[in-house]
Amino acid sequence: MKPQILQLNPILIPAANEELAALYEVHKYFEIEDQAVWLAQHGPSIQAVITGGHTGISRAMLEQLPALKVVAVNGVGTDAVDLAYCRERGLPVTATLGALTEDVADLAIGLLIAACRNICAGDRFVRDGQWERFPQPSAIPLARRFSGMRVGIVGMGRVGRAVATRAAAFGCPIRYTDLQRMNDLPHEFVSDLVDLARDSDALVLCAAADKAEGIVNAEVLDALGPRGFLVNVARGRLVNEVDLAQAIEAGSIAGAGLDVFVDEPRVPLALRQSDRTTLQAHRASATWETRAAMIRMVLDSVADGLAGKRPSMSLTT
Ligand code: 8YV
Repeated sequence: MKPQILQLNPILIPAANEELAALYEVHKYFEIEDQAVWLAQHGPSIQAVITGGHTGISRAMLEQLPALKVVAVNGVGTDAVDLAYCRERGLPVTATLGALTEDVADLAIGLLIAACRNICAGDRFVRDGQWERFPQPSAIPLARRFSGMRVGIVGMGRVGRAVATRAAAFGCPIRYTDLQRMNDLPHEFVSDLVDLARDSDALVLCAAADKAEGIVNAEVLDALGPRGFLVNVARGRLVNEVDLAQAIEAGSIAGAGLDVFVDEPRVPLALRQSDRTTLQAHRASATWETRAAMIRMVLDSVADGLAGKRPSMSLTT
């Protein structure tokens, strides 16, 4: 009999779905109607779970999967998995470390340029026929230059570093904050986030959200100020979204480029209605190239876990 796999999110690479179906009996949890009943009945025979970074897996669900040998996260964020519990249980939890760095950094810079240059508002202006109705150049306010902006990076892991490389190519002075200074970096370390915001034209969030809920609050946004931009390609809950919505409405920051939100797919109306925001539906890793690389790592992790080997991407074993 094939090993039984529980898949919590759709996988968008057809070849990977075919490979999974050939090797395993795959249960697509998101297609199951009565999930509680199904889990009680089939949970004991599940040997591997594939989940997304944002979805993770609840401890309650893990407790219903006693035969589980591996949790493969199709992403880098593991904040939605109880790693301490998995460690205690000797259960490998794997992530797709390194696979999505470039794409996430690309989108961070894309969102930042889009926010500074009002690219999406400009697109709507042309698309809606407004240009013909208001042809005078003063119909659209002047934008802000991105090149040379002071960029503050929050979280100098793989993605933060890739954002720094890109921003440096645009002539941007870079400062960063993290839990500690990184001696291998030429950039200035600023231990306090409010200080970093005060000295930045743009704050780019690249941090893990395990221990950092709501760190971008009204005080940080005030320090960023009416000429400052916020970009978030990490996790929505790093930001106090109520404070952000107020800052956007009041114009106490200049704009925001956001790929992630506190309660996805719900996005506060104030953020959706404003021309100061450029929004994406959690798409930073969503390219063919990256998703193919990610799912390859997931398939390898599942195979290792089922074979009783320590997956090389394990964070807990
Ligand atoms: C992934 C993410 O694309 O890596 C993460 O932690 O949140 C996303 O970028 C998502 O997990 C896809 O499944």
